[in-house]
Amino acid sequence: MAARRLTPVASRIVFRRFRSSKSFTASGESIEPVIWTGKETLAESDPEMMALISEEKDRQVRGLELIASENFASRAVLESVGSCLNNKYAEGYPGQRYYGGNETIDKVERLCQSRALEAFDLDPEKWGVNVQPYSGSPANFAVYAGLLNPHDRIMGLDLAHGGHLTHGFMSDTKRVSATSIFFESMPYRLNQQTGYIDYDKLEMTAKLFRPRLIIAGTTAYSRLLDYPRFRQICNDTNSVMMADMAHISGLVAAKVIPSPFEYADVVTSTTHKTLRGPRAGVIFFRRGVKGVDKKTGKEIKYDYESRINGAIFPALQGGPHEHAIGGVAVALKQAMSPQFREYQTQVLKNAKALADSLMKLYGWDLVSGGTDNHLVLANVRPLGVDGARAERVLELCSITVNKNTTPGDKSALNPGGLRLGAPALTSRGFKESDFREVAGFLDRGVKITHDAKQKTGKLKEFREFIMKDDAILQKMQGLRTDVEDFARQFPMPGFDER
Ligand code: DSN
Repeated sequence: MAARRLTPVASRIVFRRFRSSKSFTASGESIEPVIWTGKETLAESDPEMMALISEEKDRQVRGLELIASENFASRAVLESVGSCLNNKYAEGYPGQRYYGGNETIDKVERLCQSRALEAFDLDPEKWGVNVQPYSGSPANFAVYAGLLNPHDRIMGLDLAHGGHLTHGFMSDTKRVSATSIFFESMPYRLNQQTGYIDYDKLEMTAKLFRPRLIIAGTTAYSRLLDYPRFRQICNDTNSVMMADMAHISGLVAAKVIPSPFEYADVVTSTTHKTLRGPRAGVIFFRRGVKGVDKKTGKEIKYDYESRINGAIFPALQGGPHEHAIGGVAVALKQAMSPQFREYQTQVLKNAKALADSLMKLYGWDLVSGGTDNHLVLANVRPLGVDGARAERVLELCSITVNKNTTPGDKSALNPGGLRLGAPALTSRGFKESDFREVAGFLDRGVKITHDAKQKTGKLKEFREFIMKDDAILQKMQGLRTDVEDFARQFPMPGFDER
């Protein structure tokens, strides 16, 4: 206990001195005594975990990160997430907490709320925001829980066509997502010829199904959404329009693609994808006057605020993660800077450069024939491979992508697509010419996959084969070396590389 009164340096000295006096187990084995002041560094306190974090840092630095939903948060964001804000319980909302000691936490959360509204140019009279969702899936479920009754109907983009699990996914045999367990879900889909959302069919189905809520949101769709059309369909069917902008919220904040706010009733987002913040979620909802009752002439007001806030707490969540909320506030400040707009402009250019190179230089087939946003969805089956095999080979060559369903796929574990995103590498300073190099690396990886697939059967056999076939191992080693030499030239935001 005496160490609690020492300075950090002095307490480390005590720690070292204590470490030298060994203890012994009953069987006589010596063990390191555990002396805990709480001021030990991670390296001192838990070298095993420290080594794992170093290992992951190294993977991030030497690899090409192309997961469309990932990004590299800034040092300022990571500092906030790793701060003393972690320590506080703050159930409730600013000014109305169930615990004492929240004076500063209230300021943190209010700052985050006001920056969230400002970052998306929202008038606080007309929009409110809840910054407490732990992430995107809880945010979406809170909207359903707050605004719908159990078994009300929803419509979202089918998972295999680019929607998210929380948009209502169910398989032929099972209600997979909680959204489909607690609500009745009807998917809408892409037009398989064009790869664009089939709005006519969505409208026709919505008029028959009469959903209470329609989701305008995607996770693997490379085109812009037609928000006016969603609004019209929602008006015609008296549905709530919820935009899930998780993937594109950074692009929206930077105003480089259209915003859903003019049209939607509710907007959800994660904060760690294109927005480049910590892992968390937000819900924006309309507030204030909704319209005027034609019969009585009285104003009708939105009731979303109390219903959504009540759904987050106390219905679904406990104490908000104020360290994450602090980090979101930091990311939102960054999102209002001119540099962020430049960054997002570059994300769009880079995704296009990747799409063009893959199609024109290497003959790849892209769903919808290109991209208008941060990602590319490739159908790799015409190249003689599939998403699962290509993902594994690329992973072994230090290129991180994810296998993805494309329209017509039956299995999410062995689909025909690869989803490739530009946000993370753009955060490392990649430009269009760099993404042309990346396209070349991807194509080399797919050709190796093709060679290995020719010689093997099922996926399990393929995975074993590529770890023991000399010719394949040599090709993968060559690609990996080229990829890592290339990747290491670019700086890494957020942390020192060692
Ligand atoms: N897992 C995210 C994605 O990759 O799109 C969505 O939650």
